[in-house]
Amino acid sequence: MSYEYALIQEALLEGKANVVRDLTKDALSKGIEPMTVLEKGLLPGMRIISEKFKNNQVYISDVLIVSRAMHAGLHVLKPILSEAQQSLKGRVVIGTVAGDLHDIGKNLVVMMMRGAGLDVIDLGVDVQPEDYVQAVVEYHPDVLAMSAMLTTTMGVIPETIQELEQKKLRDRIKIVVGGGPTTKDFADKVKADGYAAEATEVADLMERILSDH
Ligand code: B12
Repeated sequence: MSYEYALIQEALLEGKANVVRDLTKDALSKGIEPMTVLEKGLLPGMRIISEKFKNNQVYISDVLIVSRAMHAGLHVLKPILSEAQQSLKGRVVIGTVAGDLHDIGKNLVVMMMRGAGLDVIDLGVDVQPEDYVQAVVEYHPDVLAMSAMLTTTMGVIPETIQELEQKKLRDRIKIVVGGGPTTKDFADKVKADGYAAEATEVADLMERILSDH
């Protein structure tokens, strides 16, 4: 089906949250799959603003406005993407690490995990190592997932893993990591159990991780 995905991208880049919301609804009402709206409309728009931000062509305030519009689109997709399509069993605690306020990617990962059937407890952003530890004690998850988007905050991941080791909790759970500056090498180095570069890889990753739990 042909659809003017460029309209969604345009509205996103202009920060028109209401228009993004309405166009996302409109695309769904025309029978377009939510993943297609995400991959062809919303994410390419985010890639454009990311590139402009990197090249100092836009201000942080512009990125913030685009992010709000992105959230408006994701809000429409959320209930559909989060509807369990698969039947993985398990509980995940997730959060963006301390000092880091980026949550668009983490929120997408949450949707994918819920879509895979998992019970997800989302601690939000700016999560301190002790708060992850507390959540592991309180919720008994099978998996702890940490997102970091800044090179200056990715160190919170090994810090948290160390705290879990000290409290003798590390062996109870699997740990998965992701977010901009993280890599498979980084995940191996900090002795995490899994890494995914994209939310679309998350369901497979969780299936693998949970099958050898
Ligand atoms: C949007 C954005 C913001 C927004 C965030 C809004 C929000 N609510 O999230 C705002 C404007 C607030 C912001 C602020 C800042 N930002 Co910013 N931001 C971005 C931007 C443009 C896009 C990020 C995004 O949402 N991408 C879209 C999503 C869908 O992709 P994603 O986040 O990568 O997530 C995917 C994967 O990484 C993965 N994933 C993510 N988490 C996890 C977790 C797990 C467990 C798994 C398995 C997978 C996974 O799956 C996701 C979906 O596919 C990036 C540019 C970029 N290239 O990433 C810069 C970027 C991350 N920001 C950057 C910077 C420097 C900042 C600021 C320090 C700027 C400043 N001078 O103040 C502040 C920091 C604020 C803070 N304390 O956190 C830098 C980081 C550089 C670095 N390497 O450290 C980047 C890379 C921009 C750049 N310079 O090129 N930012």
